[in-house]
Amino acid sequence: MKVLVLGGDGFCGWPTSLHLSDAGHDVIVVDNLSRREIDLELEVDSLTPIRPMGERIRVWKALTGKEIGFVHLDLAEEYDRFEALLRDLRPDAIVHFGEQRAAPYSMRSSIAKRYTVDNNVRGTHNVLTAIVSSGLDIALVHLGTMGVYGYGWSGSAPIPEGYLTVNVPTPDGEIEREILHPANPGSVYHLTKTLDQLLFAFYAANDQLRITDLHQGIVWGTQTPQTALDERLINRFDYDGDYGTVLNRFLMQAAIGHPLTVHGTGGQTRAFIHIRDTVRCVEIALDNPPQSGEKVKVFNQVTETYRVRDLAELISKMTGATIANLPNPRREAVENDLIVSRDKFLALGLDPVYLSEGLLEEARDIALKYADRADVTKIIARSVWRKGMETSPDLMEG
Ligand code: NAD
Ligand code: USQ
Repeated sequence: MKVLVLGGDGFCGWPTSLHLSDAGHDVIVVDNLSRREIDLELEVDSLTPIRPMGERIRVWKALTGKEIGFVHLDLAEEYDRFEALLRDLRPDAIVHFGEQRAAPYSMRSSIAKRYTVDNNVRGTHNVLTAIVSSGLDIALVHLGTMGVYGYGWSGSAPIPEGYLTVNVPTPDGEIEREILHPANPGSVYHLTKTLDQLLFAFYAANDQLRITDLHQGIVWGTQTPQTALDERLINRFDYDGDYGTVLNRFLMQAAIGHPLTVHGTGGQTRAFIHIRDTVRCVEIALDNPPQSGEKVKVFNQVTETYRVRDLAELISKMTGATIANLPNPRREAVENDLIVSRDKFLALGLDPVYLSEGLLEEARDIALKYADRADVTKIIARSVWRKGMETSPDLMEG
């Protein structure tokens, strides 16, 4: 299959590109390298020493004989080039990772809020309309987020995979309808993913596009078998207060002797998935696209759920790290339960990697190996969701 991987230089996109190439697919990465530019803006770098895209691709070819293409292109700004690229390459499928993905970054300023909306919504709409105008039957797999559902809306009922059956009262009695699960975003970034959902629903209905939306949980770990082949193929490891996600941050903090930065009580429950399962899930989704005319296929791309304070205690037991309860910079429920339906990927053969399976140690070892690259002043999350949340505990001085 010929596959365009949009955002293929990023944390999820690079290992997915290697995984698909390894599996024999013809992979072309499309990326504007904006994530690397944001590192420059934030004056921080991946904990792991990621190499330039050209070198990554050359090393992969030298090691495996397999070619990965690369097109430097901005999905939000360069519509005509993107449409021409589709006509030229005629891909069978597109995997869309190419969005600004950090909730804290999206909340740090009005500039960042507007950038996140402009980049994500315009980019996704450009992808959809380019597929329509190319006239090609390209299947689209998009990386969405569990955060579109929010936390707590459905009480103790499991969060379904995208759709909810509801009874609508009418003068003639109740009628049953299937609707998209109500959106309840907790950040401007998550808001863009809920807007993406409506774009997908429209283009699936109006133009019969074949679309799969993967509602992914928080990805942890860093290496896959392919990225581990050579240090020059290594994946990114974000640890800073904007882009670092909670479990990888705790592992890195433990490795450098920093207290684990629990926001508030740590009663927030979230969904998780290892990067090795991310790449497998994308492949499964590519192998099982919807038919033309079918509604958007939604999968919850999640393998387990954890409460933040339980994760902190787990890492503390494993490493001896201390735990710091910091004022929460976000506006989010202090405590929430989270039960998630995740049957579809299991039914299609996913054999998940769990936290208990030794990969925590692997991720900790990576953090230890590159600990001297860490800038301790970048660890504390400084992006606040509303005025008045700013605090300056001693830890904030790093
Ligand atoms: P990332 O920031 O590491 O990668 C995104 C890539 O997209 C970057 O290489 C960036 O340069 C590129 N990009 C952004 N805007 C672009 C544009 N306009 N044109 C071309 N390229 C563009 O993020 P990631 O962690 O790999 O996440 C990938 C996708 O998966 C995102 O859409 C994110 O919302 C989703 N996701 C990530 C996680 C996670 O924990 N990392 C969890 C759930 C969902
Ligand atoms: N948290 C801490 N301490 C930290 C960092 C985070 O307690 O040092 C808490 C946060 O307050 C939050 C939870 O941990 O309650 C998760 O935060 P996160 O930064 O790990 O994840 P989040 O902001 O939700 O975003 C990440 C990805 C995003 C993806 C999302 C999936 O950056 O792209 O969409 O996970 S989900 O959370 O399921 O929506």
